[in-house]
Amino acid sequence: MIKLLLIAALLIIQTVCAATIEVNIKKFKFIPQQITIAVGDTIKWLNIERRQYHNVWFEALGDPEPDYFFPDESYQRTFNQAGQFNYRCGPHPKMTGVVIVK
Ligand SMILES: [Cu+2]
Repeated sequence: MIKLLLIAALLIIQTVCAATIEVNIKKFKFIPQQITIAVGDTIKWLNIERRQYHNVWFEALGDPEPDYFFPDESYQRTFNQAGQFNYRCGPHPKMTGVVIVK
C-alpha cells in the first residue's frame, strides 16, 4: 500500500514538474538548434517569422510530414521517452534541430 502511494506521488510530482519549453523559428532557423529536456516535457515551436511557414518533422521516427504552420502559430510535441530525436523542416531540409530527452 505504501509502495503504491509512493508511486502515485512520484507520478504526480513528475506531472507537476513537466515543463513546456519554447523553441523559436526565425530566419529559417530553429533557436536553439539543440535543446535538452526531461522526460515528460513538451516543446512548443513558435513561428516568429514575418511571413514564412515551416513545420517540424520527426522524419527518422517514421512520422508522416505534419502540416505547415504560419507566423504566430505553433506546434507542440511531448517527449515521454529518453533519447536523441533529430528533426527537420519538411519544405526546408537544411533547417534541422535536435531534441535530447534525459
Ligand atoms: Cu522551414
